[in-house]
Amino acid sequence: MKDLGKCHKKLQKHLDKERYEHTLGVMYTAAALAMAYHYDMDKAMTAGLLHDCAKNVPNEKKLELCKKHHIEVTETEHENPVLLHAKVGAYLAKKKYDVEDEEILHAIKVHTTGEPGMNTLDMILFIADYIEPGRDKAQNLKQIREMAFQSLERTVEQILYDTLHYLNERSGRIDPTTELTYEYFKNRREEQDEYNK
Ligand code: DGI
Ligand code: FE
Ligand code: FE
Repeated sequence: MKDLGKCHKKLQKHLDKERYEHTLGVMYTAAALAMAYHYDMDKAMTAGLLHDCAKNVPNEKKLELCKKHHIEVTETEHENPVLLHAKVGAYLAKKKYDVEDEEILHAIKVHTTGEPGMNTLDMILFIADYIEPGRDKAQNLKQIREMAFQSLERTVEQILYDTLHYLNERSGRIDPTTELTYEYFKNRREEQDEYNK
């Protein structure tokens, strides 16, 4: 990102006040996680700042953008186009906010459902989105905030576990990727536990 200042102004125009504040929370939380895990802070902050840039794009428009720009829409995303703010966000970050860094774009793309094999930046953004200071609704937040600074992988697993439970209770349609990602991290942990026995 060439000019983060310009980026802030533009985002403020496209997001409502609450969403913009959430975005700043994610940006600074991603920076803190980057410090803890020796990751590039600028990249973490840019990903945090822009991750929800498509959140206020109406569903119809999101679907239209996907069609026009050949972005694949899964069946679950068709039924629940809110999920698309991640993929469309990655597209807008590139086209409208001039982000060229593929790692940043990828982290934005997978920030809602996760993805098996997520890398460090993917995990930093995924976790920061969940624990930023403005969040207060999710269960186990206190414990997850503490865990976030001990292990990225375990924290991602815990967040996915809680999200799947939350969606199950509310009979929210679960994206298969969310489930696959949870299984991926659960299996990895079990393999590591087995190895360390
Ligand atoms: O955009 P944010 O609200 O900051 O956070 P987000 O991009 O993680 O989106 C959170 C919402 O996404 C939350 O209400 C749970 C929902 N979500 C995550 N995984 C799935 C899902 N919703 C459905 N229907 N299916 C999923 O697998
Ligand atoms: Fe989001
Ligand atoms: Fe978010």
